[in-house]
Amino acid sequence: MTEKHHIALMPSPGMGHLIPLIELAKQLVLRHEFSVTFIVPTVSPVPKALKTLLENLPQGMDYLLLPPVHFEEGVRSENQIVLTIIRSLSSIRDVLMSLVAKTRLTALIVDLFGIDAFDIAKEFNIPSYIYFLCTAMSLSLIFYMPKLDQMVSCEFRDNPEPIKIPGFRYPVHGKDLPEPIQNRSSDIYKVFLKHPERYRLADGLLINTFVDLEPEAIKSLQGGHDHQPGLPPIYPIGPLVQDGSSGGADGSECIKWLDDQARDSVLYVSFGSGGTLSQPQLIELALGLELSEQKFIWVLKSPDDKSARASFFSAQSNRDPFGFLPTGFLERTKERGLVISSWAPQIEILSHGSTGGFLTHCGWNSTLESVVNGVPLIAWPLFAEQRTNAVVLTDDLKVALRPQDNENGVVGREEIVKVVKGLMGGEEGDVIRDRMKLLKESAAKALSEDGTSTKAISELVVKLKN
Ligand code: BUP
Repeated sequence: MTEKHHIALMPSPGMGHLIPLIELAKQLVLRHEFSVTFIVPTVSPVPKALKTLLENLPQGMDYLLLPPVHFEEGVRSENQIVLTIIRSLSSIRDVLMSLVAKTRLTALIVDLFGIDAFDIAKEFNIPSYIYFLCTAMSLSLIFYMPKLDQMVSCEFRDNPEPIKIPGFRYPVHGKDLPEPIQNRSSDIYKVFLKHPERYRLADGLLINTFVDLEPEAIKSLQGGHDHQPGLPPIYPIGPLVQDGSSGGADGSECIKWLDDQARDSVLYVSFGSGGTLSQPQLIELALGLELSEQKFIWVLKSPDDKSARASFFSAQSNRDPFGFLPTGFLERTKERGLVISSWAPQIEILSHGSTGGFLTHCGWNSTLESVVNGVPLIAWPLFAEQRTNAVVLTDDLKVALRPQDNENGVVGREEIVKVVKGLMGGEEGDVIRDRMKLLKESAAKALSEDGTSTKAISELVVKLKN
């Protein structure tokens, strides 16, 4: 048996879940002498970017891909995530059993969808932790769910008044609450209602956030509002974001192109690993970018008219995304824009001096990556908790502009021009940029030697080793 304390980390499917768990593992392995194994539930086909990330893990980190789970037709993407874990439970048990035999297994850390594995950890007497990869506000909302469920009788988006939620600085419109709770008769809503009970079983709740970013929400969770008494210890340990190469993307073309551009002149456009636009929206975005005359890098995906969330697993459609652009768009914008359809080197792009703005779907990793690099935002949420993040970024932190959609739910080209010019050129953009720079400084402070997140990680390490 090895001497080092060993941690099993289990990301639910999706790059946005694996990437931050790897960053947490780096802290544990490189700074605190743990060794780790990633237990990776998968769905066929396993995305290339995911394989590349795993194959390039630093020393001290191992991984095991679990046998792929298959789905019958018509299973919704958000249900697939939860079902992948449930259908992998017997493989998870086998892996944990072998880790218990071979290593000094100290804990199992899962992300927000992995809690079904807790029962297995319990069988082996292994403490379990959740690494919550969204805001502390979203976590506070989760613990408030049973109360909210009783208080509001209609769908949340139909509630006439904004809703007050502990840890939220302002009451929030029901339509801006996370998408999985918007349909109260859905299976996923029922899963969310059960979360508080399950989350309470954790030995600790790690959150990828920092105190200066969400002071109220963290205080509310740590102080225990009346709806959340007896919560497990809360560890705000962020922002932990990628620091190097983004999942093995070949960034040379992109970065060379950025090297030739002026400081803060390029808008980076990406809707994350699971986000897609409808065909009419894709056309409007292309024409809006063209009319704005702004330099841009656009991570393009084939449109999906049914859902803003392509399947996390087969999202990378075989259809050539370039074929969906307006005729002549690439030719007309070739001096100003770079459109890529592969996995982009997002961290290298956001940390490049020429990048001056990020039009984002407001995924939490992308948001934190922007904060760490001081890049102001255009908030364009699509699904999951992204709408709630967008409200925080625009109304609360005021580091983002948010385009409005029209009566057909499409953001028109003129609106796109307005926000792009507003962020990249106008006075308002300068103010937002300055605010984002301050946030960047407080993020760096949280992770400095005496910073709040560094202290939280140290406290966690003490608990893990005892
Ligand atoms: Br796309 C893309 N390159 O081309 P989020 C994404 N990323 O490095 P999610 C790349 O994937 P949800 C690409 O830097 C970030 O770390 C990006 O995570 C990286 O969004 C991650 O931002 C994406 O949390 O959706 O997972 O797509 O909102 O559901 O978390």
